[in-house]
Amino acid sequence: MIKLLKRMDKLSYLLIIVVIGLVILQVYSDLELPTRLTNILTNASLAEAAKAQGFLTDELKTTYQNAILRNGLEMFGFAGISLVSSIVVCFLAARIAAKFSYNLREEVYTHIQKFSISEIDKFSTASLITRTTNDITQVQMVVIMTLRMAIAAPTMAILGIIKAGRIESTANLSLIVVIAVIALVTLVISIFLIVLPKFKKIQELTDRLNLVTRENLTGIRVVRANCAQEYQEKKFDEVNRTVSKTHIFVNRMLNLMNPGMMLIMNGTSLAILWVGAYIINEKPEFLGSVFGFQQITMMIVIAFMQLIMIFIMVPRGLVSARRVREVLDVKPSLSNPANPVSPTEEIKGTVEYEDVSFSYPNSNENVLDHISFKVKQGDTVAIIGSTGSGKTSLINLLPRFFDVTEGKVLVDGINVKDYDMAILREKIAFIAQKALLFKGTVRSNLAYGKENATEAEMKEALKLSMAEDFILNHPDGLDQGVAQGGSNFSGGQKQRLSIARALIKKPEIIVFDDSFSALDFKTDKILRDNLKKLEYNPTKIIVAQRIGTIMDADLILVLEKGKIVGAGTHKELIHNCEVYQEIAYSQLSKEEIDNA
Ligand code: DCP
Ligand code: MG
Repeated sequence: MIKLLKRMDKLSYLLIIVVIGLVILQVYSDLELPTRLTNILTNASLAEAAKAQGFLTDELKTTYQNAILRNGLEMFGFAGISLVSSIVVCFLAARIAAKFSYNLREEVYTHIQKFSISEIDKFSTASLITRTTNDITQVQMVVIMTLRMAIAAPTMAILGIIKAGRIESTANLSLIVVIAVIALVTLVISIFLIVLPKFKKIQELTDRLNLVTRENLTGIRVVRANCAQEYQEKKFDEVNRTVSKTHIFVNRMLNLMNPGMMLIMNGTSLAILWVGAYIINEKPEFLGSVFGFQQITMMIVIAFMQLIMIFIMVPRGLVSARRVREVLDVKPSLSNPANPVSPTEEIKGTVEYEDVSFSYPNSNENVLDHISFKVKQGDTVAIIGSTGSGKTSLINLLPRFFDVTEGKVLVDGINVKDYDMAILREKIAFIAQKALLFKGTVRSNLAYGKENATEAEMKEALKLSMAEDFILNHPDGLDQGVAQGGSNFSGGQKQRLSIARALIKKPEIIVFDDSFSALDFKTDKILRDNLKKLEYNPTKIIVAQRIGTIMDADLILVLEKGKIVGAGTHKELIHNCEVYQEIAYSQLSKEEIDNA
């Protein structure tokens, strides 16, 4: 928490000092009230006594009256100061906490942007979302509360006790306060011991409840298709039951607490008045002291109640603070080099893998094994292989979604690790295996490829990617809405839109990860012909499952279990690569193969 608090801005530090000052002023003013009350009552009772004994002269009467008036006005003044400072404290606390959580949220967000895919997977997307939103809000609440109460309550308790000790009365009253304070402290400690672990548990259970709910909702189709509703329901019910049980327990404890506090508070009040009555009976001039004392005692008791609230709330916030810290403490495994190399203008679009091996961070088994190949500008290289053979892993290394474990990946003759990442990724258009669109319009989605693309550029890209018929011929055209994840488009339409988004960038290198899989053969063919006609002649890396899609590539790599088991053109491979032959025979007719 403290480490997180270092993220406050300078103004906030200044405001915190102001808040502390105001809080102390408020406590001081509050504590002045009982003293004035004492004075007023004392003066009144002295006047009463003088009148009863018959020596209340006019002069004496005016003195008493003036004293009462002066104390009354002072009371009014202190109450005003207390009111104003407490309002200002509330405003400032809200401002400080909101600004703090704004900064923190921004920092967490920017930090997560630097994460590689493996770090995102480590936390899971759901958890990262909760940590950026819910957990930071929890921390914000604690900051507000701390500012408003954590300073006021102990100050009030300590100063109150000192002040109460100073009021002229007998030791009996002070003894009552001591007993009350001991009772309260016992209460605080027992709450601390009983309820605190439960609060930690509630946070964890809430996490789990989120997870189960989220999983069920995102996977609703799978759940329904498998008739797994009952199983899911049981899973949910289990967590839900535990959460509610814990809540019930905690609430019962807290509800016991309230009457307990009230009992102590009113009991103390009653005891003071009771003992006070005897005192006043003997010495009527102590009337004021007794009432002032009773008031201060109430303030002390309330301060202790606030302390208890803090004891309950702060640990909850600490749990959240720790979760936020965990995110910020992760050092992103991918970072820009200290002195990035600038690429030369002459070489464009060459790709070279030099003895590349790769294993995912959470395992030590190589997914890619000593891969080497080279592509010239404008060439088409195709990668084929059974599912799980490492195709996606191979191309993920190019834009540095992951870093190689061994070997080198070179783009335009420079190691990708030596590039400024933004410059590297500017060179490459990457069409992922799972076509993803963002909520908005077709226009806003294409703008991801090129921020200030003109209408003509967009139309051209859509034409090239064969997306013309369902976008440009649609009445809404480029302004056609896109639902979250692009769910209002078919699989093949989504693929074509993401190809358009890549083409609009006019990159040096285009990577297609199985991006033609959902296209019909005719569209697939025309699209590939269009790609050949691009006048800026990008290098194309195509991952595909269909032989037809890759037959005319300049170089075909056959991947099996992370190894290249064949490399060459279709003609070469069909004669000398067994794995390729198997794939070809399963897809093409004898004539087609013989023609090759
Ligand atoms: N793998 C992993 N961790 C990941 C992703 C994949 O351990 N985050 C493993 C699963 C596979 C292997 O790596 O055994 C290769 O996965 P790829 O995604 O590279 O496989 P392909 O792209 O070739 O398969 P597909 O054709 O199904 O897309
Ligand atoms: Mg894949």
